[in-house]
Amino acid sequence: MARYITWPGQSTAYKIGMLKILELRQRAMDRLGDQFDLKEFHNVILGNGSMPLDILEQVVQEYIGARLAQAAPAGDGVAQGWAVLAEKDDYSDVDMTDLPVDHIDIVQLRQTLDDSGWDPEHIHELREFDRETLQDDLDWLEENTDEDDIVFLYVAAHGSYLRDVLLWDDFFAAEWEQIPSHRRLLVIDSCQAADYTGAVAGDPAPHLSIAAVAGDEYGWAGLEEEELPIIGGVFTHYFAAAFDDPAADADSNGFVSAQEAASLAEGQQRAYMHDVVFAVPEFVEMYHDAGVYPDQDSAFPHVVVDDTIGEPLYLALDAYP
Ligand SMILES: [Ca+2]
Ligand SMILES: [Ca+2]
Repeated sequence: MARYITWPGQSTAYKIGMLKILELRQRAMDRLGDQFDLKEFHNVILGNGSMPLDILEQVVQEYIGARLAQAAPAGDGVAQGWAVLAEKDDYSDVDMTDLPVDHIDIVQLRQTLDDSGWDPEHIHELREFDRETLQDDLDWLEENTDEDDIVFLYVAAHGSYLRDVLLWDDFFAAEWEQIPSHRRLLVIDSCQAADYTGAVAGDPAPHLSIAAVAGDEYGWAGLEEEELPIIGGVFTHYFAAAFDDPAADADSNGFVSAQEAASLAEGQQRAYMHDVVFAVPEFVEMYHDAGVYPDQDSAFPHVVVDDTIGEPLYLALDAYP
């Protein structure tokens, strides 16, 4: 005991270390399921000697990723596209404000995927969704795709719906990791969207996530009754259109990548918010009432991209040899 009295920090540090290892073991068990091997896990923990906990966490995360990649169905050389397009317009079940736009975001993206040569049977539209229906479709992606397929998950909803009703942080990252594709595209158009794409920032396998606005920003979904030109998500409107816009093809290779589309759409969304939405005093006031002043920030809103793929991600299937 004397040792603990002299150096109380050591006992605490030891306990924290144990708790962290148990937490990491649980994570590995959850992610790897049947493939979890306790002996192998111990080798990962012990094999690298003593190391700080954040490094240990990274090592375990890399191990999980490598193990999953090993078990994943390898690509079959054919890049197929698989999409889940989820949009919630009706919030009568959860007592939030409705966004009645006839699922126009899904309609626009559906058109883009049709033009890109995707098999209609590979596109699931979730017009209204809850956690259960979304999880079913994430399982569908997990079961049907392989490494070289393109997986596109699109989510449009109130940010507070994702956070407070779906409890996004509790389930999404684990589901996303289990999808074997190394060409996964996640696009979220909601308020605070980067908070929700941020949930998968530590994903061990390559992916591209795009948030319509930053984690501290309120986005804008236009409603018909407001009589502004864009109905639905402003970012989504421009993003979907960019794939058919030569101006988006920044490297002039004949194909518009998702990265290029997001980049063009960011500038367009920004211009629209400042020139069109903030031209209406009543809309500016809505933001001010929420305690934010985006009209005074010329850089608002920020599209947040996390790209660990390192090469262009195309929706056009003929872009892949
Ligand atoms: Ca394939
Ligand atoms: Ca290009």
